[in-house]
Amino acid sequence: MKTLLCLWLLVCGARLALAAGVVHVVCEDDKQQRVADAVAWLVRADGVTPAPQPPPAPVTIQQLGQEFDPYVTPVQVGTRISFPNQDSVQHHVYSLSKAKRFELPLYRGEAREAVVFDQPGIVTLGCNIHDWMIAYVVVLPTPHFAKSGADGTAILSNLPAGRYTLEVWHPRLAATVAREIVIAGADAAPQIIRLTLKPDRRIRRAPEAGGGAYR
Ligand SMILES: [Cu+2]
Repeated sequence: MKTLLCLWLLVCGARLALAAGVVHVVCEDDKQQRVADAVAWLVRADGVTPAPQPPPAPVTIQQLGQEFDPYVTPVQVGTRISFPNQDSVQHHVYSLSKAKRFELPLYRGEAREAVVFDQPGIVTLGCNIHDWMIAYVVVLPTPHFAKSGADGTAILSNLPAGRYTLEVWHPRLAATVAREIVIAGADAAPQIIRLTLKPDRRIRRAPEAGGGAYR
C-alpha cells in the first residue's frame, strides 16, 4: 500500500513539474475599471536562461485611418516588425527611443524594410507628418508575455513551473509594476494588478483629417 502511495505521489509530482502553467493577469485602474493595452510579462527569478527558442515570428504594425494599429505591441527581443501604410496619404514613421532609433522616410504601401527590435525597452513610435499618431513597441527579454484586452485580462500560458517576477507596463503608468509569483501547477491564481494611470495626454487628431475623435 505504502509503495503504491509513493508511486502515486511520484507520478503526480512528475505531472506537476511537466504541467505548463497559465496565469490570468487582470489589470484594473484606481476606480476598478478594467485596463486594456497593458503588457504583462514574466522573467525567471532564478536567473536561469530559458532554453533556446526559435526566432520570434515577424510582426506587423500598420498605419490605417492615420493611426498606428495596434496601439501597443509587445514582442520578444530579436523580432522583425514591418510597418505597411494602408492609407492613401504618406507617413514618415520614426522612433527616437534608446532601445531602437530608426526612421522610415515618407512612403505609401510597404515600407522599404522591416525593423529588427534587438534591445529590450519601450520604443515610442511617431509620424513626422501627423503629430497625433503614436504607438508603442514593448521589447521584452522573455517569450512569456501578453497584452490585456478590453476585459483588462492578459493571459500568460505555457509557463514552466518556477519562481518569476511578473511585470506590467502601460503607456499611462509612471513606472512598471512588479511582483514575485510562483508557478507550481497548471492553474495559478489570477493576479489582480492595480494600475495608477496618469491622464491620457495623447494629442487630439487634427479636425481636417476627418474621422472625428481619435480613439
Ligand atoms: Cu503619418
